Amino acid sequence: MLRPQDTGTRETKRLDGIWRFATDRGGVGRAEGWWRGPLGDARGMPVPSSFNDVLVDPQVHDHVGDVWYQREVFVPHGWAGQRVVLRFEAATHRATVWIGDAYVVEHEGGYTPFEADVTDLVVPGEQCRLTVVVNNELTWESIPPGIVEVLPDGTRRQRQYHDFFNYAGLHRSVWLSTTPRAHIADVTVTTDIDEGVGIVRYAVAVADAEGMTVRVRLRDAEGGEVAAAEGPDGALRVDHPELWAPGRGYLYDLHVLLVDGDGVVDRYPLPVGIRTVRVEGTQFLINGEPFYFRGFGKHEDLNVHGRGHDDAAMLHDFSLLAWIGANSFRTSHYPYAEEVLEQADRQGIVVIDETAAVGLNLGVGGGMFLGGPRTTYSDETISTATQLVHRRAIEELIARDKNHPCVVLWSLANEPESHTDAGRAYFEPLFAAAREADPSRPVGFVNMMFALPHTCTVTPLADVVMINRYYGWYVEPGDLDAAERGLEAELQAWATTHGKPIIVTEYGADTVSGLHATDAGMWSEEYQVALLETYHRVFDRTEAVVGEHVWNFADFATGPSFMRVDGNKKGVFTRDRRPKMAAHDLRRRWLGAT
Ligand code: GCB
Repeated sequence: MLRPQDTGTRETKRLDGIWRFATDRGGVGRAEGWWRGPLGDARGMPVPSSFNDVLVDPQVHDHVGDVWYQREVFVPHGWAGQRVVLRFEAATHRATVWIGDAYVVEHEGGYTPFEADVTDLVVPGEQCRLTVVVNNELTWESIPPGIVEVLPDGTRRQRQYHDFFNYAGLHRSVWLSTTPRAHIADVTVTTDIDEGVGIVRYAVAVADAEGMTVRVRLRDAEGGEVAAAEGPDGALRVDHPELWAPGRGYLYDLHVLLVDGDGVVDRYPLPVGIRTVRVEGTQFLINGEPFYFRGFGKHEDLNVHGRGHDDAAMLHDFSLLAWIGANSFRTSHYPYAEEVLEQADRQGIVVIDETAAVGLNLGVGGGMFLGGPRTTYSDETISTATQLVHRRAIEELIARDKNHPCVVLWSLANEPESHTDAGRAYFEPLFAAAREADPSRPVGFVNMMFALPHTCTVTPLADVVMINRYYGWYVEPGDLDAAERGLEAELQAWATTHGKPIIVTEYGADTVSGLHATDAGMWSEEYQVALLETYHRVFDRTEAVVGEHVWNFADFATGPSFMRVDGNKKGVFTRDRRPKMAAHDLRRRWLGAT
């Protein structure tokens, strides 16, 4: 599925702005057919944005169930004869769409795009009514999972197995766009380096294009053509290639053309970075060079916007990554907006791309439910139905992000139960599905401490070890000497048991910005610095460690919990992106800055 863009043969219209919005408190909208007319009692709601924090209204903030979005759309008159496509980049966590009275499409999963050919439902030059119902409920059959409780008065309450707030809504842009009827439907690119020559393998899928030909031209960043070929798939050779590398996001432009005789029917340019990724022993190699991940687990999380995409905020975060000397991040705990990956491609920032599968572990969350179910994998909890949704989420993520050079590693889940045979049985087909969808990149998952080096049943399926560890916080709180010993012993055990590269994908301490303490007590800025420095000493002594991702880049919103004060405070930056002491300390480590 190709992202819409304006080219010589395609046009786009972004449907962002203020839409009509209504919460469906009684859950009656679908039965009453709310899409058939203007939404009653509607208020304004920006797209893109989470709906939760925009209005000062607890009933919207805490709403569990359906919310309705609606607007009128003018279809440009010049679009007559074109194929018209409607695309949602993210509707969290599921949506159903209508144009006028007609059903268009539905989609499960809050962080991957979906689209529909609406050519027959719209009239160029006329206006139509676009209605979307978005549902934010997390259940045993959603990724991530959760439980919806219905209270005696009918109120619905969401229980979840992860700490970040369950923001929902139309989080990313909505597009109306055209392609010609005969069109380029998909492009897949993988790259290699063969004795100094860059290889760009491409495969182009076309639709309604019988008798037509595919041509591709590869241009360098200055626009000079460096290779060309004809046919729906093939390999281009680039002498003396400029490689895409960490810190240097060099991009070629693969210009794909669909031609009929001499006429160009469709064209689609795709940025391409030539680079290789390989795991060898305990090393993670990019372009054959050992790579060390320095950076963060992040969140898409902002005041007012919630998880809604914002270009200015995104560029500011990237600028902070450069300032602090980070070379990478993980899209914890869901696929991020495509703009984020495009920017990472341009800036040479390396990305671990994660699905929304967080909280598949009732050993952690079960306690919070005070008596909730404790068996993670069962017909009543994480079941084969969940696994199917998870599998689709993996396939949709890879289909969307496969061409981004910044993505070097797929993370199939965060902290699932992985010390049991049931965990192994659940994950085996998912690893196989990921490898089938993308044989070119390593695959892993993020382990939590219930599964140790000798008991983790899922790590043998993975190419790298990714672990989240909280010695000095949840384990041995306040005792950094014990933390140092515990961490070192465990990392050594991972290295000797598995012989794979280790990325510590989370470590950190909740820190109240401005709280200082001479004894470096927990929650103080001094403690955060001391804890990070403790971990860094151990990393520097452990050869198999190839990455350090601090949890978290910035403070972020959570659901209500006695473990959180106004959100999760493990940020190195505050929620409004001011540096804590630890940010300066990391900058010294990562950049040698004084
Ligand atoms: C974790 C989770 C992350 C939490 C973090 C914490 O292990 O992966 O989502 O936010 O711990 O701060 O507790």
